[in-house]
Amino acid sequence: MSTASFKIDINKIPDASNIKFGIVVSNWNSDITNNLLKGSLDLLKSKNVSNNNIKVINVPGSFELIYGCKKMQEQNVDVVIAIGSIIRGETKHFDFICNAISIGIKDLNVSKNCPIIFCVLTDDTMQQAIDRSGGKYGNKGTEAAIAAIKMALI
Ligand code: DLZ
Repeated sequence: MSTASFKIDINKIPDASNIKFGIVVSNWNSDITNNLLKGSLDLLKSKNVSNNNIKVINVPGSFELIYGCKKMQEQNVDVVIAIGSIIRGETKHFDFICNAISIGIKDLNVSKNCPIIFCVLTDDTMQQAIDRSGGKYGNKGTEAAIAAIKMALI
């Protein structure tokens, strides 16, 4: 199975020292979400973003990312990154949570003047999540930080 991606030339990503970032991190599957957070923070630091320009809050689970992002949009930031990891279980819970988050975050992007980057892994297995949070398919947190810089500069 392939994993679609895009080639990143980090040198072509602009300096981000004047951008204020908000990051909302779900505590569910925290090994994964902490690695995604690290990927985002490392990229932002490499683009000269100081700690003063990065606000991080945690929420209990991915479902709570919607409210957390709404509050973060009100915190004088230029862009928000939503970080979560949802692993499919035996019930339909996965589908409800995934649908709610994608629609909830889309709605916030439409209704408020502060973009939110969707860094929520929706995997069938823990291994797939590991592979995408610093494993063999890279770190989606890094890609999210790049998207955040690009969106903040629009
Ligand atoms: C309840 C639940 C389950 C079963 N699985 C996940 C998951 O894989 N990833 C995740 O981020 N959150 C999960 N949650 C928690 C929900 O997102 C939410 O926190 C609770 O339903 C409380 O609203």
